[in-house]
Amino acid sequence: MRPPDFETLAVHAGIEPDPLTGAVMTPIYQTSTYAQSAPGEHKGYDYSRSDNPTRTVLQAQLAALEGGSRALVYASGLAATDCVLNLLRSGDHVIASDDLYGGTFRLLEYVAKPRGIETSFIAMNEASVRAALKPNTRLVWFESPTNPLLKVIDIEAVARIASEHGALCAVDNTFLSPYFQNPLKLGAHLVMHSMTKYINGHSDVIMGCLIFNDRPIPWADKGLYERLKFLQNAVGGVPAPMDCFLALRGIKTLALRMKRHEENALQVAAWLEAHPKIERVIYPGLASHPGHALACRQARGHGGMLSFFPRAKLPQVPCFLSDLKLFTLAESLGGVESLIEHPAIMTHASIPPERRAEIGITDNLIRCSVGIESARDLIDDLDRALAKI
Ligand code: P1T
Repeated sequence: MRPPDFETLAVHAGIEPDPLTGAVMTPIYQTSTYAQSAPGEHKGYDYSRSDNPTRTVLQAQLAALEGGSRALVYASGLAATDCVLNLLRSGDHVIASDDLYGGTFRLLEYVAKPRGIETSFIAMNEASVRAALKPNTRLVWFESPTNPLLKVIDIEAVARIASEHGALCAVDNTFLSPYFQNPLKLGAHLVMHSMTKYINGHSDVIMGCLIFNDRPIPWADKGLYERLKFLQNAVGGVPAPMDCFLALRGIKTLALRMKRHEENALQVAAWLEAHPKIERVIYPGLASHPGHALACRQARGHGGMLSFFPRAKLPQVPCFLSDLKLFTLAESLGGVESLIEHPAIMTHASIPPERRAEIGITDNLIRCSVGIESARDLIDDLDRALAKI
């Protein structure tokens, strides 16, 4: 039989009416602990850091959406990333793309590095990954498209190189969501999402997840699920039941939202590209994007994120951002409302200025999360504010 389409999975996967009451919506099991009939005898739940029924349903649904056998959720995207880094030991080496969320850079450079885990940040492609490999390389980590420069990285090629080396390949799939891209199907070993973004989609939850197919960890005697499940409980960065419920609720419209985000982003990107006050627009859905062909090959769409460079100097850029009415000037992305931000001052401020300059995060770079409003209204808003530059 044909497997269900994404739209169907987003509504039904992992979700059954509550066995006790028949409630159609997954109940919020707002409890920290569970009664035991005798010491160690319980119904599968003993303490909510270890497991919670609302979380269990969410994890099952996420695994189905990404095409993995397992999913684990965390209190934030960075807590999920930290659990992957906890698979490593002092003396291990990581290869990461040079362009990535500032908080991920901070975690690798200022938390993992002092613990003896070195990261090489590289402009990632097949050749540069091969050149950066060391005997102790255990993990290759990247986003595609990257945050904020929307570089498209060949997931299949990088995953193959990592596999041949006995390293894990982890892809942060936050920008495209499982609706548009499934890195596990391209050979990646782990997918991470900041669920704070598109998966929850309503800017009211901080959460992250890891999705994977269970497999042996090449350098350890444990399987990936056993080790990560142990770490989820041992480190304890788990989300609350209410937040799991909100994410479950958000996911039901993920397909509808992503489609609309993409339609709007393409219109806004094309309009910006034709505007005389705009130097360059970066959106993988535009034919002008150097990674457009690769993006079309490895993803089913291009999402709602775009970046652009207005022909303006630093003092004018914050004024332009503040002049907008519909786009809210704020960090984060992936909610139904359009957000806009200045990476150098906001989301990527934790990256040292000289490294930002090297990568291309300049003072006139603006990043935009295009929401699901009317594209015409969004363009009018940009038009009004650009007129003042
Ligand atoms: O904020 P948190 O849920 O911990 O997720 C971190 C994270 C991980 N990966 C990517 C690609 C991200 O964009 C983020 C968070 N990003 C922002 C807050 C931002 O505005 O870019």
